[in-house]
Amino acid sequence: MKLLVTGGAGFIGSHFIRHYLSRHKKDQIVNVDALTYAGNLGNLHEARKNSRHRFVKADIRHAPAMTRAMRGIDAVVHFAAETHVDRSLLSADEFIQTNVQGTFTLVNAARLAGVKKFVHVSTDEVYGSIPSGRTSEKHLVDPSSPYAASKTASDHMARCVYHTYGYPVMITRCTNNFGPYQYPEKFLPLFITNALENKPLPLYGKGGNVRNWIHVLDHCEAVELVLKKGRAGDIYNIAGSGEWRNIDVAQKIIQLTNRSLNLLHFVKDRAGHDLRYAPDDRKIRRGLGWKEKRPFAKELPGLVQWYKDNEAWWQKIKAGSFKKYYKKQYKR
Ligand code: NAD
Ligand code: TDX
Repeated sequence: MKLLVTGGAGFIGSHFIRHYLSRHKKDQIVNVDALTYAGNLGNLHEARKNSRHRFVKADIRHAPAMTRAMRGIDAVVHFAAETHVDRSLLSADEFIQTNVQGTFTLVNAARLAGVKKFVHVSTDEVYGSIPSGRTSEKHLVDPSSPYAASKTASDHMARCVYHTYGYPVMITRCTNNFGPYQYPEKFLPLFITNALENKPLPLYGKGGNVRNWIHVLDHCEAVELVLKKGRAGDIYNIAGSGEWRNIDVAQKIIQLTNRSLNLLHFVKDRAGHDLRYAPDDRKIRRGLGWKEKRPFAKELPGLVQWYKDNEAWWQKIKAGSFKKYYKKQYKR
């Protein structure tokens, strides 16, 4: 099988490519990524030397390039997106263009090229804030941030191609991923690397917001299952077992890095900050046999160790593209 993966130089996409190549020794991957600030070929390391992996620098919004990229492809797994909620609060244009327009351009190019299936990777944020209970795949979508709204719109654009043309699109909606190679603007890598540098940890509001954490490889295995066994037109929630308040995660990071609680800084809350996400993922567990293997509480010490061992990787980012954004973020 020849797979086209978009966003393969990003956090989750790069893990997916390494994971997939190691499990499917005869398959090939074409990795389409525009290398935005979040794209980093350094995330792929040994996969770049693998002759079954071909990198194509291209933008999913560019229809002719997507049409070319689809030649000989059997299936698409679509990760490419603008992904940081705080950036979407500063400016939403790129989110709307890449996540909405880009997704439609891509899925349409796949359909017209006769690609057999398409997995669109979405997020639990489409359901909006869920103070209690759980959201099944049938739950109303009610996104809060421009990021979440653009992902919701991208789900609709992908699904309308299924409804209109019967094109086999499947959608996954996963919770917050953790693991190596996550761009350090996001909560976990920001807090871990700041703690290692003895810098303040900027906790939004009172730190009472709750997130469900899932290991990036558990997410990749779920996406792989949907690709192999998912039903055309269906949506699959994916979630980890642990729900944590941000303040509890921050305190655990301080403990694991042997730092002082004085590093905790309560800063102005994120606008429209969702309190909690809680997708009900019984459909993928019961229907496709997916299981979480790497729970957050057990894996967090190993993640902190990875950031200790891979300082060169995150120092380079923090000294480069990240710096300008961080200044802007805290000027508000
Ligand atoms: P990321 O920001 O680390 O990587 C995104 C990648 O997409 C980058 O390599 C970037 O260069 C590429 N890209 C962006 N715009 C592009 C464009 N116009 N054309 C081609 N490539 C482009 O993101 P991530 O955290 O790995 O997330 C991957 C996907 O998973 C996204 O669709 C995101 O919405 C979804 N998701 C993420 C999480 C999470 O916790 N990180 C949770 C659920 C769902
Ligand atoms: O500096 C911070 N301080 C803080 O308190 C940052 C960056 C975040 N937070 C809080 C906000 C959230 O409650 O931590 C929580 C997690 O924040 P993010 O890492 O920005 O993730 P979140 O907003 O939950 O969205 C993530 O999960 C769903 C990903 O970024 C999305 O791409 C994914 O779809």
